[in-house]
Order: sequence, then structure tokens, then C-alpha cells
Amino acid sequence: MQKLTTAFLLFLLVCCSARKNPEPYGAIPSDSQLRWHELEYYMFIHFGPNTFTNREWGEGTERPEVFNPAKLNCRQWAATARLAGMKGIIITAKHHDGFCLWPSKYSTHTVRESLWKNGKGDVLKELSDACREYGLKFGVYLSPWDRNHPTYGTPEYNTVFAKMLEEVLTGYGPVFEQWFDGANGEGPNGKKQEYNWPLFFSTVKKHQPDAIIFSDGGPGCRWVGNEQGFAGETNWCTLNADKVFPGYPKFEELTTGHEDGTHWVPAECDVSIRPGWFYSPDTDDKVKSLKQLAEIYFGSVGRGANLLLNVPVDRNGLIPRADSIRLMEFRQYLDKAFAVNLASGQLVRTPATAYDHPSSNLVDNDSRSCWFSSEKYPVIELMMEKPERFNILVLQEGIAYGQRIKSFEVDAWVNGNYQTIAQGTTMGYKRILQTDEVVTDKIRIRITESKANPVLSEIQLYYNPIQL
Ligand code: FUL
Repeated sequence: MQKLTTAFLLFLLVCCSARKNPEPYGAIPSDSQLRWHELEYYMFIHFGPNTFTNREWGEGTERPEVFNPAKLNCRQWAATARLAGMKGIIITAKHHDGFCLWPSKYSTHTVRESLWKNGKGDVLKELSDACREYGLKFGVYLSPWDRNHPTYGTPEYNTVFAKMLEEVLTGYGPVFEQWFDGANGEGPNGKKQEYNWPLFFSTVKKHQPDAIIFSDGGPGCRWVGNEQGFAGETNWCTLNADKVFPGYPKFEELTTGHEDGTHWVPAECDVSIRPGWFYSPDTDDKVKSLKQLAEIYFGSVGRGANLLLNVPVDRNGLIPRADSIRLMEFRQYLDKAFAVNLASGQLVRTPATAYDHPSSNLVDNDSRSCWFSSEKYPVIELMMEKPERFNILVLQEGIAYGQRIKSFEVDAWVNGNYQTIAQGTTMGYKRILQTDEVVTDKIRIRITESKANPVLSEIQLYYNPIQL
């Protein structure tokens, strides 16, 4: 009996030690951040008095009556986002002009003072309901800069702003992302405000602990340092977050992040489908082309960042036809480009490793399952059953264990030789590489620089039939 018990314990020990996962390297994402990465693509909506006055930055002196979107229909916005393949919507609940899209108790410049629905409307209520109905996440943009509020420029305003935050975070169900605009200008009294960021952040943590807080320096996710929709080709999800604050002057650094940064603060690319953030009839014929949107996608999602694409709602309270058509074209394009993962279920040859996770995890279409290398610069071969034609390569790191890979190369077996077809620096949550068309039954991925033994989660191949 004793022998049996000892044998059983030994058996358990062997099983457990073979299956153990590696220690994480450096800063790692929280569970909410991991889920946030998986959203990849969602909608930004700029809407408010500026929509009606042809401005980007309202003065805060606009009469609330200008806001009257007679046909407003948030279900149309949500249906559009859903059909576009987006996972959520972030709305400008309050922009720099101070107008609140909900009837805030702490302001007299809100939908309540407008003509819309005789002052009985609430855009946040209608949009959060529509998001729930269409299976979308709901997020809120709030600008602390307020050119209307009489207390702006005094310490009292920080409390007012925190109370407004509390209203939007407690009144409309789960909020997946709280977007803080770092702009800090003068208010109605000609004074600037010293923002109490610790108070604002703790208010979010208190009421929506799972919400990702966006600002120049996070803490949940960071601005990418430009409004063109592009992350750096080298894109670290880590940041020395204690040194970065809203309004950070060296914002170019945010495009690449900080290698070995102390915190996990991944990049989000915010960009508008039109030249401005708000609707203007002047931009009706300036909606970005399919080619531009595709470039933005490969430059953001394809570089391990999330894409927050702004689609301005018009004066009727609807997403205009031209923008909606373009979004559907873009969705069709993505569906065709990523229709069939040719690497799915194929044979993967990996070097011997101490970790008991099969290399088939790399071709199972599941970015949560990983293969752990026991060496720093492994070479991984993908052996296809028959020659396949492809021009897109997707590589993913198992970011739950930290971001490790610094450079890699990809070779394809062509005419009896391996030829390099792609190379890159960081990989992160997702790296999408477009290559010339290749037909081959064998490719290999060589990790050429890594901060620790690589943890990979996916290798995917696609053939994109559309050349823009
Ligand atoms: C900026 C603002 O000043 C713009 O109006 C816009 O809201 C953009 C997303 O952020 O800081």
C-alpha cells in the first residue's frame, strides 16, 4: 500500500513538473487587458453640438437648442457597427464644449436643455441599450477640458467631473473602456484646470473595475501618439507608465511603447473615417477609401494595437450612407482576406521543449493556447499537406506570459531552398505580415532575438485575393 502511494505521488510529480508553465517575463496584462486585446476593432462616435455647428472644438457657448437630431436612432449605429465586424462603440459623452449627451445633474448644458425629445432624451441610455441588443461593448469618452462649466479652473471642478463620471459609470451597465482625453485648455473664466487624475482613475476603478482606462499613459491602454491609425512597426505593449501622463510632451514614444517598460499599457489607434472627428457636410465626399482603411488595419491590428475607428453621426442622428457603405465594403474585404486559415491543423515541427504543451497549439485558431520554447531562438517549421498559396502571415505571442520577441524572420521552401519572405521586430498580441504571393508546402519561422524563451500562440496563413 505504501509503495503504491509513493508510486502515485511520484507519478503526480512527473505530470505536474512536465506540464508547468514558464514564469512570466516582465510586465504582463491583466485579465481585462487580455480580453481587451481580443476585441481588436471597435467604433468611436463623435457627436454633440459640433455636429450641427460645423466645428471640431465647440466654444461651450453654443445654445443647447442647436442639438436636435430629429431622427436619432442608436440601433442604426449599433447595427452598423455589428455588421462592420466591430466589437463595441465608444461615444463622446462630453467633448471639450462641455455639452453632456446625458441629463447630468451637475451641468445645465445637456440634452435636457435641448429641443431633442423635448429635453427628455438620453443618448447614453439609448446607445447602451442598443449595444446590449446587438451584442456590442459600450464605452465612454469624457473630456475633462470643459469650456462651458462655470467651475472649470477651480478645485471644485475636479469633484464635478468625478460626479459626472460616476453618473456615466453607474447609470448604463458595464463600460468596457473609459476614454480620457488629455486636452487641457482654458475654460469660460479663461483659467486652465489642474486635473485630479488620481481621483478620476479611482472613480473608474470603484464603479467599473473591469473597464480599461485609456489616456496618453494608460493605465489600461495608451494613445498611440498619432491620429492617423498607425502603431509603430516595433510596438511594445509595455510602458514606463509612471513617467507618462496625459498631455505627455514626448508622445512620439507612445507609437512604439517602451521596451522593458514597467507596466502593460498596450496601444490603441484612434483615427477617423473622415478628415474631422465630427460630422460636417463638407466631408461627405471625403470618406476614407477602402485602400486607406485596409492600410490602417494592417498598420494597427496588424502591429498588435487595437483599432478605434471614428464614424461621425450626422445631423439627423444617423450614420451617413457613404460611411456605412464603406464600412460594409471594408468588412467584406476583411472577410475575404482572412477567409481560410491555411495553416489550421497542419503539422508543426518544433524543437524539443521541457514544457508539455503540444506544438499543435500553434495551429488551433486559439490565441489562448500556447507553445513554450525551452530555447531562446527556436526555429519552427510548418509542414503543409500540399502546396498552398498565401500572401498573409499572422503570428501571435502568448502575451499572458509577457512580450518577449524582438525580431524574427520567415522563410518559405521554394525550388529546393529556404528563401526569406518576411521579417519583423516585435510580434506581441498579433503581427500580420503581407508578403508577395508564395506557393509552398513548407515554411519556417526563426526567432532571431528574444528577451526570454519565446511563448507563441498562433501561426496562420491566408490568401488575400483582393489587391487594392
Ligand atoms: C483629441 C480632441 O481634441 C479631438 O477633438 C478628438 O476628440 C480626439 C479623439 O482627441 O484630443
